[in-house]
Amino acid sequence: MFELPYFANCYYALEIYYALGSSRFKTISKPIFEQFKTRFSKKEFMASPLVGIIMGSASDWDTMREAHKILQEFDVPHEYKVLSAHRAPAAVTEYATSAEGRGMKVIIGAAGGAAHLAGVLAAQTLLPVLGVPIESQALKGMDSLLSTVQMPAGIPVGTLAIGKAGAKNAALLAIGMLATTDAKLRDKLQLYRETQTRSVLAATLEG
Ligand code: RP5
Repeated sequence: MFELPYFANCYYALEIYYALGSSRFKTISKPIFEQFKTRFSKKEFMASPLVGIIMGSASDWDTMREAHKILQEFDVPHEYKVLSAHRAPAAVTEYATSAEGRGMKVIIGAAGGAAHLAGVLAAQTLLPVLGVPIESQALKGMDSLLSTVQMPAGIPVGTLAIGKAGAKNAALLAIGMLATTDAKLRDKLQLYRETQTRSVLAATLEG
């Protein structure tokens, strides 16, 4: 879905050529290659993230890795980080207020317990915010679910299921949103659904 800039393609082509080239070629071209490498590093051409996965604690990562894996599978540029609404409120504000300007399209906010992270993110951006209630120890995620889903009218948070199912579906829903304006991504989503259907219909049960 992402076209790399022309120079990035040149860079990769040159890198392959260099790796496969003869030692004579390498000796002659090394200084040129090194200069090129410094000026156009791969990092510069990393596509900027379209989806941000924000979670309240590193302890949420086991759940939210599922969202990351799905976005990775669909080649959707994304980022993931810990930003807590109550332990680091200023950082959450900074993230939410700058996200749209950085080209982001969707934010996924995941938290457990008194889970206000998704709501706080949503309050400070016009981007769609999807909420994932983390399964808490004390109340098995019912606290997280109600805190995330019960937004008063005016600031929506699209809340998914508790835990890993919610994390996966948040990523799939973000992909669905992006796919409305990206035909290649839509094709991938279609294929994903078809594969899923085939695997369900192929299920066998032991008697
Ligand atoms: C929330 O508190 C986090 O989202 C996490 O689910 C929960 C517990 O956090 P830790 O005490 O494990 O850091 O803010």
